[in-house]
Amino acid sequence: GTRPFNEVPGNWKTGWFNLYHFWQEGGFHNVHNIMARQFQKFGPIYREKLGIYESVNIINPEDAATLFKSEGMFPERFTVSPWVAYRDHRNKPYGVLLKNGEAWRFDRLILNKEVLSPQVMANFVPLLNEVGEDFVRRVRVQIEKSGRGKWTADFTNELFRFALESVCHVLYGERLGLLQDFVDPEAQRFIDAVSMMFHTTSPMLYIPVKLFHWINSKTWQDHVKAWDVIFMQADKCIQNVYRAKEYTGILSTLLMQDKLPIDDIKASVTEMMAGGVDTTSMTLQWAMFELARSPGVQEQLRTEIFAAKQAAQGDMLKMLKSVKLLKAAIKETLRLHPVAITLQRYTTQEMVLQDYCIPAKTLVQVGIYAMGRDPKFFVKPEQFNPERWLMMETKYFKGLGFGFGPRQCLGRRIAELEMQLFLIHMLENFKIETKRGLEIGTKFDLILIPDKPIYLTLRPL
Ligand code: HEM
Ligand code: 2DC
Repeated sequence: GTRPFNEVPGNWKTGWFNLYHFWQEGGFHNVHNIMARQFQKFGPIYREKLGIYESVNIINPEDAATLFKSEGMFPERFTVSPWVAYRDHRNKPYGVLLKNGEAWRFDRLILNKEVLSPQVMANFVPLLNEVGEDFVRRVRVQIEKSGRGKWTADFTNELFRFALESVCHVLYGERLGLLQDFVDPEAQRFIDAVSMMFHTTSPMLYIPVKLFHWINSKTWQDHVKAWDVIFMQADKCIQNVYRAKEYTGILSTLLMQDKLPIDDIKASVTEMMAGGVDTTSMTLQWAMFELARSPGVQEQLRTEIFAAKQAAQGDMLKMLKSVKLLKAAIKETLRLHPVAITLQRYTTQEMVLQDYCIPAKTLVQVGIYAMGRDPKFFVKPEQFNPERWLMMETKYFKGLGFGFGPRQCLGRRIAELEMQLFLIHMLENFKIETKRGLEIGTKFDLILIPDKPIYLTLRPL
């Protein structure tokens, strides 16, 4: 028979004591490792309470399948309360990221058509391709300037700019010029604000945000300041498009359609602009790092890309259909370096996981970071091996980097295209190298990021 909820292993009775322990272990930046350790200790399901954060955690692809197959029409994930608190504080509307129920679904279905549907991909390709080409141009200029025939750097900020330039091009149909030598300081302020917003979110996950508010803590102040910059900059971009009617891009299409109230359009467009910076840039940085460490894989991808280019005769959309290994390399990057440490859903009904009875309205988290590094689910998980994704066994509820189902990442298709085009252009033009034997760990800063700067060298082929 199935076992009762109260028998799920884990420390879920002493939330405040656990939080204290967690804090002592440097847990705030280490959630991913602690989680992997908990799965080792308790097995494939454990229950946990850290401060006010209560969850059931699973790691098994089969269990993830059970969870997602019963998520229903209005899937709900963990509410990042500092994000909600900011909007309530400033009286700003929620976008799809923070809405739930019918209101979420209404907005989301309209947005899907313009942002996620296969039909609009063809519109995005030339826009994102242009930004990818400009990045290559910028690298060439830097190599020229260095006088050494190569460019060695920490590419974090370069990639932030690339990502913001990319997402703005598809959202607003406009170039910001972030890949030029002179960068608008306001755009750089936006980039810094998004990182700051993530950074100040994580400490506020486990304690009521109100408490931070009452004591007027630095974390809350910085969080508010960061969102203020994000909203102000996004608003400027939105106003530009709003005034000039001849723009192309997602925003102007949404405005012209007039299916969504303007405030809701603005709220979701702001979320997409902010959501489009650290996510794709960090993933690309990890991808380049892994390719630098696996020159064999890098060469295989290059071969695939050159062949695809030949066959497609300049038709980029066609070319993208024949770069299977490149797509697999992006999946493989997200396996080892997911942006989101977990996926979460509130159960809608009672459900059985690992033989335990889980009641409705329980927060269940799929530990995708831990899953991606567990030899039970991936053969030799420490190896960067894109080819594993070309085999059937690998696929079932394992490639979850963008989430799943109707609530999956809204920016998924944009992100994928942007990353594919970037890597195509980079691999066509440069060899990517890094110092041998250098280990880079992971840091939890709400999203998962490298724990130290990654130095890469780009050399013309
Ligand atoms: C949600 C990952 C890029 C906008 C999500 C979720 C994940 C994710 C895991 C939660 C999905 C779920 O609960 O099932 C990623 C990764 C990215 C990326 C790995 C890049 C490598 C982007 C970009 C945008 C974006 C470029 C904006 C264009 C959003 C939004 C949501 C979301 C708005 C909330 C959707 C909703 O609640 O309906 N993303 N993301 N993301 N992402 Fe992304
Ligand atoms: C963070 O325990 C850890 O895509 C928490 O583009 C659970 C959790 C809930 C929601 C996740 C979040 C984690 C990580 C960042 C995610 C977010 C949902 C969307 C967001 C994954 C795993 C992200 C980065 C969006 C952000 C858009 C925002 C800037 C407006």
